[in-house]
Amino acid sequence: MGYTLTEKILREHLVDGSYEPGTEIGIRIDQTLTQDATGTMAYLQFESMGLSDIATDLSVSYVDHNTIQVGFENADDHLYLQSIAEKYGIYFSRPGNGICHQVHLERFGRPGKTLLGSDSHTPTGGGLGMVAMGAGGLDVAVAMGGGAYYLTCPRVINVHLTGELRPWVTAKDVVLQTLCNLSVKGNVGSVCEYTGPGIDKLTVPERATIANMGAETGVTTSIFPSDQQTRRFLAAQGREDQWIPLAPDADAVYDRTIEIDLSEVEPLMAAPHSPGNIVPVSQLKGTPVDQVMVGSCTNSSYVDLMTVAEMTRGRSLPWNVCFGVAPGSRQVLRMITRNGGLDALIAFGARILESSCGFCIGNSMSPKTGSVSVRTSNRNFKGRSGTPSANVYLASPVVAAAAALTGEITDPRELGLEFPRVEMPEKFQIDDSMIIPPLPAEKRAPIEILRGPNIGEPPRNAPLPGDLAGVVTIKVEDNITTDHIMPAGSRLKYRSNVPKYATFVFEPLDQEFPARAADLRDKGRHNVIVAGLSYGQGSSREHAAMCPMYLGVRAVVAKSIERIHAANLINFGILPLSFSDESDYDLLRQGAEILIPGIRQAVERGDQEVIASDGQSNREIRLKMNFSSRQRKILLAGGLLPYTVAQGD
Ligand code: MIC
Ligand code: SF4
Repeated sequence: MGYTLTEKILREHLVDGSYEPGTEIGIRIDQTLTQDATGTMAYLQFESMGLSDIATDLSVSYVDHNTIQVGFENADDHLYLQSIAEKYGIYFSRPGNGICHQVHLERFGRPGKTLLGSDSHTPTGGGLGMVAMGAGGLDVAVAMGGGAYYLTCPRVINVHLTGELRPWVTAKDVVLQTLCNLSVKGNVGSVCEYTGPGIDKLTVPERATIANMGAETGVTTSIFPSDQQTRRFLAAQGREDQWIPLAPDADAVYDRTIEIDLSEVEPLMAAPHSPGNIVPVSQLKGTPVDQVMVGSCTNSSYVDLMTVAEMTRGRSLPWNVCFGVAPGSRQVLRMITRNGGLDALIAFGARILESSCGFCIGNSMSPKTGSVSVRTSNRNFKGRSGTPSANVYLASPVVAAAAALTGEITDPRELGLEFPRVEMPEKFQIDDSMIIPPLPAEKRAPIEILRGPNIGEPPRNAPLPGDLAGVVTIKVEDNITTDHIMPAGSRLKYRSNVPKYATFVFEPLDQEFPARAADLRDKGRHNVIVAGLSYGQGSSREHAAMCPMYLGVRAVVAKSIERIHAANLINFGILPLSFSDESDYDLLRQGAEILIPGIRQAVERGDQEVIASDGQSNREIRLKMNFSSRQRKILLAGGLLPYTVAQGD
């Protein structure tokens, strides 16, 4: 029985456990990436581990999320990140150089390698044949120090592509179709492996779009083989020597197979307020549009932007539409400048934004009240754009451009235009002058790490107490995203200042929560969050665990918790518990007492279930806790940082 490509790469990197899907394995990480919004905490935690060097082949620190300076905080973070990169031999991609996933694909990703990034869209690297995964910053810090990364050995889903995309149908529609087939639920612990004759014509940037947004299905990652397309891309980036051929065995066995005939894919959109809410463009046409935004790590490649430029060339933007374009990297920006695409966009009326995340994370270009915004990004959770009443639709660049041309959602096939077939260049314009390479080891010792007043200490949790005696401080519904738990947007600049950032926990849902939780914490009680299905979906931000931990949260009791968030909770010593009987969710009201006597012993023993009570009625609430022995040790220690530090002693 042959191996899938995922299995081949994971087996080669296996350092702990045995390759059995569903069990916990530890793998060696070759490359790491961080971005500024998660990076400062990741490096502060790396520093507290007391290591003198990184142990990866390559680690890169990107500044792409908080590049807009209002106040000193972001600038302080950037300086801290630059000095820490110099100190530890890490590449530093300066603000303005581009979005981490786009730049990593262009300049650093390598087939067959493992990549761990403190950002949930790290799977973008799967477009190059890497096993690339998103994780919390602390996991990345541990991997940077040479520690294994632990994950559930995945089940592999074969996404078998046949046929060829028709004009006006793009890679974005392929991933939206995949999302439609897979949905945003029930894929935890799986990897999507793309196979079949349909992949031959997909370029690496197109594959990267697909792998990027695969994150929205909840899979651990997505991966494409490394073939002649991969070789062509690496050669165009001046890195052909880094190419190796990689493919699954012909008799590889997959857990399940999804067939997609590319010639049948239609232009699609994700309607408000979930990336899984897929609707054909033809059903939405005529919807008036107020704003169109092109960019983000999903769709901001050279071909994406040149296609939009060609569609809009010589035309003019309707007066009622605001149109913004954020190139994914400086490489893309320089190339569309050289090729006249930038001029066409500006002439059309585009507002050109910095090569960064910007609008995607809601820290700029928030649309007007109650508006419709069509975006090429990957998430349209309510309020993420910075405007809670806005309706955000996700679409491909050509569908976005069609909306900008007409002022309404339009099927691009009905524009009456000829499809502008822009080819991926044979040579990209290579300019790494905004990437600061690592210094030789002997020059690093005297480097001083620069910490402005915004840089705080990463908080640590106390060991797990014997009994949990607390209160349901908040009860939330299904599908709570990390954007609900720990909003980004205008609050992003406090990412390095946990006491301040913690004052915004659950801001979109309940602004009294932080004060209520802090009050109970100060009285020595434990705070417990009760949640519905898919709690913590979306981003990898560990602040969604770290800040609740700072406010004294000791457990999350939910119908289900998403993969990266559950790992982050454990990393910060918060128990992720799930109802054995989902209907018990109705029993636990906000403000109710919750008691779990003997919780420490139960975790020590490796119990799979624990009994909670509300302290009044005699009802028993059974809670599942399926932890590996490593996770139990981390929880007992109060989190991964105290656990790792103790191991090093
Ligand atoms: C996102 O797209 O939500 C982010 C912002 O990139 C996050 C990381 C963060 O919150 O810093 C992610 O995807 O992990
Ligand atoms: Fe940045 Fe948006 Fe991509 Fe997150 S999804 S990394 S905010 S561009």
